[in-house]
Amino acid sequence: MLEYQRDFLNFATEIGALKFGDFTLKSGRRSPYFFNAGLFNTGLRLARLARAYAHCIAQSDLAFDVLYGPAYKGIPLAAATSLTLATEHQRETPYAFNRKEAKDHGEGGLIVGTPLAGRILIIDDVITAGTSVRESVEIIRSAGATPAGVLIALDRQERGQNACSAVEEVRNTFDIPVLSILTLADLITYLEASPDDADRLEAMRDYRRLYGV
Ligand code: OMP
Repeated sequence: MLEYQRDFLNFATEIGALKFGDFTLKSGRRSPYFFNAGLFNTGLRLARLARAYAHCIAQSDLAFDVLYGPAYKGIPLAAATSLTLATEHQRETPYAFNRKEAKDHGEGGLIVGTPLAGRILIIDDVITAGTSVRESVEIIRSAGATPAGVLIALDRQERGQNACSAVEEVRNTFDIPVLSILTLADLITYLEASPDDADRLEAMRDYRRLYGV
């Protein structure tokens, strides 16, 4: 795991955005951990999240022209990450987001921010069923632009409806990379390094055996 990932993981745990315990997921599965991106809800927390996204982008070799955050949750993510790329990575990055309701007056249109042109990186918190990514890809293509990839905070690396995960499905369906700050494997590596967390670690390994991809 890289240092920025470890920092982010420590911080997410500190603020309770990443919790270990017993949780029931949308799918009905019982999970020994849960990631709640909604808790990055103060200036400092958002800054720390954006720093991790920006780092993830910077250490990848993904080429893109515009950062796109699907409404609503992707909007602050795109804005904050674009800001961080500029201030901490000297990488001026245009960003955009969509309206849920198209406006018929004023500036009009569905997209706010920079026009969607060239290669577009979609930024989101987690991919659960992939619905939001599908919608984003449609919006990007109908604007004549090209989806370049998806960036998320956590890849749970677990099977969806089929044998592959929702993230793999996105990769295969749209032929684009999915980058994530953290994966389930990283969480397990993290727990492996803390001797006090033997029970949690065992629960995580069991979960991966049962549902992992
Ligand atoms: P959307 O952003 O609306 O797709 O919601 C994400 C969904 O994923 C929510 O229903 C969450 O309850 C769920 N979720 C997490 O946010 N974090 C997790 O670690 C696991 C889940 C989940 O239920 O699979």
